[in-house]
Amino acid sequence: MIPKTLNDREPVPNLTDIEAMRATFSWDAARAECAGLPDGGLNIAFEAVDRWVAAGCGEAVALRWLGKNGERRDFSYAELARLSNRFANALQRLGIQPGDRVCILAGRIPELYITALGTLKAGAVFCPLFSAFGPEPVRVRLVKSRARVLITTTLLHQRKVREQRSELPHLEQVLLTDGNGDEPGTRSFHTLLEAETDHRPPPRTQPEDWALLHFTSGTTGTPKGAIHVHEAVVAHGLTGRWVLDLRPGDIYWCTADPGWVTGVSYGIIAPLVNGATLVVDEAEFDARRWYAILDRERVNVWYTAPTAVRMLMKMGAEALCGHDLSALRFMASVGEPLNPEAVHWSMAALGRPFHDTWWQTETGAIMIANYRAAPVQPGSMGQPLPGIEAAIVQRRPDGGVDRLPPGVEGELALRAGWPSMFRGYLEDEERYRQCFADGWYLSGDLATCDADGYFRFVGRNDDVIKTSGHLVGPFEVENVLMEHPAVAEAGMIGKPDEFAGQIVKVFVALKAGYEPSDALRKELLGFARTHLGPAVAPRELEFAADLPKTRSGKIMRRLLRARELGLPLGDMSTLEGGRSQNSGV
Ligand code: 6R9
Repeated sequence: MIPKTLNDREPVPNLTDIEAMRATFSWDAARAECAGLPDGGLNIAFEAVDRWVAAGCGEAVALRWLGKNGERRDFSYAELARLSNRFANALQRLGIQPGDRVCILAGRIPELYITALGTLKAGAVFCPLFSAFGPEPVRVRLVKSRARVLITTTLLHQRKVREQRSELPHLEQVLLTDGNGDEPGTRSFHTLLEAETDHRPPPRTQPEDWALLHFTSGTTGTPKGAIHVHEAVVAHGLTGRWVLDLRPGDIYWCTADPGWVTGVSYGIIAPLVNGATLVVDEAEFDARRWYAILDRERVNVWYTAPTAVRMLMKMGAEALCGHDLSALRFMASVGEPLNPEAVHWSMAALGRPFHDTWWQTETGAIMIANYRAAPVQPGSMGQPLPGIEAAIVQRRPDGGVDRLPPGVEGELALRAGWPSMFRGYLEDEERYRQCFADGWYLSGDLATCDADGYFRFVGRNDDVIKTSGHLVGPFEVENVLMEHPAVAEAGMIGKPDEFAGQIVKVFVALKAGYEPSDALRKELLGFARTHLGPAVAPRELEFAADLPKTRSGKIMRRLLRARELGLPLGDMSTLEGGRSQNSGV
């Protein structure tokens, strides 16, 4: 346990007495902290931006954009309000209705932030797609979301969308952030904005109106579209204040890409709702660049991922040398287990611990955290947020759940009903229903809870993996490989990796007439990369004579993984043919 010695010169944490707050907390009181819309109702973008303008703080810097080639551009709250009004006006002119989906496929460029806020103001649903996805994950998400509008760049359009337009009948408009309208079937994002005015009546959304659509993966089937409503902003704002300790004027950097939930909840919404300046770096990870940003921008609060922390550890003290990180007040991480060594390293190298936080696409906001005011328990995800009841449970055969005592491993569950809880999986009512039992939301994560109420992550109860903090489901990866003429079967696992946490590894059984070879391995890896993109594509591929399957024909990834790691093979009673050993791997 790392006790807290808070520096006298630093502000008192926003949340000091967690127990007392837990005892008196009500979500209604948290709701009352929102400004709300002039005519009633609630809108995320209004809470994030326009409220500050109305309060006379419009000149404060909302977004500080650092381009990969050294550009630096500030957008004030007032400027973001005006630009997002223009985009909302443009959507309206294009006939976009409340509830329609607007997707963006782009890196961390200013237009992404304008698109997010403008879409929310128009009452449409903002759906980000990770720019490192290949054409196949992009197509699947555009089809499933039924996006009417896509914002992207010329290059990403050419590489990942253009050839698939005929399979996307719902996609009416493609707006290119760097286009001049020459590319067939597209329009220029900026020309559209120029034709609009800065003004727009306040949004008319209600707390339960759909706002955000985030795709996430499961073991089976296509990605699930988790739906969030405008009321989620209550939890974004509160967790920004209590967990990240944000306050107006803070310089805050969230390194997550808005293609994933963290990059939206905490890379756009929570910091703006709390009046902070959001630093956005367009470039990819680079230890020296990152330290330089923390130093030069005087970052106060930093939210990143364990993979990045491990990469910084690897670079050693040399990369840090000469940089002044004294402005940093709070550092936190999310997305994968934060190993205790990383916490100890940050104490030694940066003088402060990283605070682990736990949440999911489905929870919309941080649910469990190590708080600024509480001792950090290295290796623990922390304690639930006031207002959140978390428990370790076991599913019963009758569909109910039993709570398990301290120290016993089980499924991490949350009492349903917090504002940022997802409201459904798009067109998948059954999968949504299966996430709940006896009033609990079942997370699919395995964990323990000690007698002091600190939770520890154990693993997942499905075959989804995290690689560099990104969630990858086996279905998507295996499906693409199966498209190759040589592949009969494919099974994906997460192979432990010192830096990325896990890497995507696939086992492949070939069709008759094909022989394993290095050339074929390279070809298959290249094939997967072309279709899936670098974020999802397997890094390792191993040939197998056949893959272990259950009697009902499902690939037993658990077995593939156990064999890879040299672990006991466990219960094999359901294995096809009752074999105790698989022949080929
Ligand atoms: C925000 C986000 C969710 C899954 C989650 C769990 C893993 C998240 C973690 C963690 C260990 C932590 N996860 N935080 N595992 N320690 N502090 O990452 O959402 O992409 O939906 O992933 O990530 O397995 O269930 P998402």
